[in-house]
Amino acid sequence: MAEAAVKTQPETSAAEHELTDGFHLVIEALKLNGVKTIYTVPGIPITDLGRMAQAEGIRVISFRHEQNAGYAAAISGFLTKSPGICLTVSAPGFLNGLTALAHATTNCFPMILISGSSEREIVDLQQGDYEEMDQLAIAKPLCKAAYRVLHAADIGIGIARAIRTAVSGRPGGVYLDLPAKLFSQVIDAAAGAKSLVKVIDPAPAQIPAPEAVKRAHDVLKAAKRPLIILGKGAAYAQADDSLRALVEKSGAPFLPMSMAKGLLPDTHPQCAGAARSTVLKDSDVVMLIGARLNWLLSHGKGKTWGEPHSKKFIQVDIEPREMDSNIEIAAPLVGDISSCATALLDAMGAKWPAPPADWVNAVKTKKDDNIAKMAPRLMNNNSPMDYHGALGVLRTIVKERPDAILVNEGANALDLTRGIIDMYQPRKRLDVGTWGVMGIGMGYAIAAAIETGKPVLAVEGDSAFGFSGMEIETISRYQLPVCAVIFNNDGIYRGTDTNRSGGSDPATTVFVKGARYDKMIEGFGGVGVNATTPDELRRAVNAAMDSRKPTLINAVIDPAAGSESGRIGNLNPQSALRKK
Ligand SMILES: Cc1ncc(C[n+]2csc(CCOP(=O)(O)OP(=O)(O)O)c2C)c(N)n1
Ligand SMILES: [Mg+2]
Repeated sequence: MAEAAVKTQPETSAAEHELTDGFHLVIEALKLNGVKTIYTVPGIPITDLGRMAQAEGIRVISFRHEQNAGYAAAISGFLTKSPGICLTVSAPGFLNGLTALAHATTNCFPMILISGSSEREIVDLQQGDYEEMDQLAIAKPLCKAAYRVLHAADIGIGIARAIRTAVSGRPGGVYLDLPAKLFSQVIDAAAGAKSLVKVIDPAPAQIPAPEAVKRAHDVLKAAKRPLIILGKGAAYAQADDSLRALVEKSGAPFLPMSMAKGLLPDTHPQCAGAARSTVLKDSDVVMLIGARLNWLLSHGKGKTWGEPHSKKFIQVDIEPREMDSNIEIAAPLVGDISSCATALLDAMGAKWPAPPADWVNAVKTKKDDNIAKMAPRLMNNNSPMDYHGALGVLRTIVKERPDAILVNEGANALDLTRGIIDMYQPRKRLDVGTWGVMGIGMGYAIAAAIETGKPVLAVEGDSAFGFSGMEIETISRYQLPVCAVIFNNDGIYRGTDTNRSGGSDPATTVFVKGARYDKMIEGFGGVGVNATTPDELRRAVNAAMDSRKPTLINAVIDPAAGSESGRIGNLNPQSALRKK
């Protein structure tokens, strides 16, 4: 009977029956918009999405913890100017990814956190679904925008919206909520294909107003002691040639913020990195390019900046609200950095007078003095090593391999590395950013290796490394050219602290003495080295950079060498009462 029934069905063409589903539409929408890599941890409801994306030619990098996948996505956004994609499971996976989403937003990196979520009807009535959580509401205050897609036919527009929001204007994080049911929704394939949206010109140029350009030009021209500060926004812009031309034409000393190091080489004659306090204090006109006057620049006021109201600021930024955030900006120049740099260069014309020689010479003298003072410390051969001895070696290695990427986190391990290791090319230094967050290390290293193909040197405090250390398995699994150097001083800041109660628990800032981090990577088939002298360190890092093999070097640092909180000990609250 059944056979007869089938035969009586009218014949329908294959095309009419061709269907697609949410899984495929998500993947096609991402591919259509140039997404090449997804950073993820699999699980319900996105396991198959990851498998299918891999099958469809997207590189899917599977991590051990979502926070690290999130940091990888965030820094891939910084490096590529297109949103890095982090894909997680619902509630706990989503929450693990959220720190990185907030970090991306704070640092103005384009990133999309895509999380699967549980059944809306049950979640909204709080009836206790599997991994129940109102993820959209939780994500909202931590990113530029949060969107949810409920119908397969809206996947195309939902992904387009997420991409444009992440990269346009001031870039940042976007949350995209994809409920489990969406993936299995089936719609007509032709209609599905038509529903996809390719984002045209996702980050449109924002041209500065001619009056604003003229104002900035006039303020700069009147300067007697000009200074240019380059922030990571300037590095992000990939306007390297015009920024270099602008700085060189101005003749002004420039100060790179941490992740802008290398935009012009730190060895450039105008670089004032080694005379930071002098230029901040004594300049009379400061042009900020993609740098915010936040805590990292002492909010543009106070002792660091010399006499109150002694200088004028020009600020180049894409975000109008950034102007006057902390102090008055005499010449706000709102626009994308590339357009602003070009407009300023045009306005400056062919003949631009060099800044007064006494200013340029004063900065140069200070800088040469400071560099000369530092030099002998970098050549010490102490064992156990101190930071300077170890960093002297790494400094030479980076000079010899300027296209390698340097990832850096820690306290002393961060501040001293930033000060000592010169950078020579744009976007080669990736670090803790605006929050000074620990945990970016291995996620950044993985994404840097994948997005650029260049070898990565990660200089890590032993505490800092612990936040993402498990990802050395990921590095080993994907055979990435990452060499992690752990500055092992037995703890946070110093390894010498004692328990003030006299009890047997260790002090809160110390770790296992003489720990051997190098043994960890050996368990995953990578290369582990214990380096106790600068010479051993040099050999091990050079071998790793040549071989491109996953390597972890335990660099033994004198536990007494560091200082509390590195260079920002002044931020620790001090009570008038005596410490116990
Ligand atoms: C997520 C997060 N948790 C905690 C901190 C506080 N913190 C700042 S630096 C640091 C670790 C410093 O120790 P280490 O990485 O070993 O560097 P060292 O100074 O010893 O070279 C910690 C825990 C932070 N910045 N971020
Ligand atoms: Mg340490």
